[in-house]
Amino acid sequence: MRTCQRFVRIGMCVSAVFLLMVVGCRNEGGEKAPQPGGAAENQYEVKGQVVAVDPDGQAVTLDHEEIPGLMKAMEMKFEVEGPAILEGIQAGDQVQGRLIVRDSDYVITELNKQP
Ligand SMILES: [Cu+2]
Repeated sequence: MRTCQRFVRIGMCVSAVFLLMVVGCRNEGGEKAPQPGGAAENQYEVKGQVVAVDPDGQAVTLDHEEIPGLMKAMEMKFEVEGPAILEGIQAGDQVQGRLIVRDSDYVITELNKQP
């Protein structure tokens, strides 16, 4: 009888540990998701001219000016955070926007046409 109770207790402990682990993982994920301007990413202002807009709305090629602290002026392709960012933007437009560097990925999060 005693052995039996012990087993039940161990079972409950193991369940509790599993629950804690699951909850712990969820919390971690939840904290990581909303991190605009979080520690792992840097934001830069980017200015330049649109060379090409990807047909699927996932990327844009810019002939950008120097981005202080990041890179010299050059022509390069950037990923964008979502297709909505490129709405109304086309090749030849002068644009200004925001670029975030997440680990080693460059992602445009904002892009506005300049007059
Ligand atoms: Cu560049």
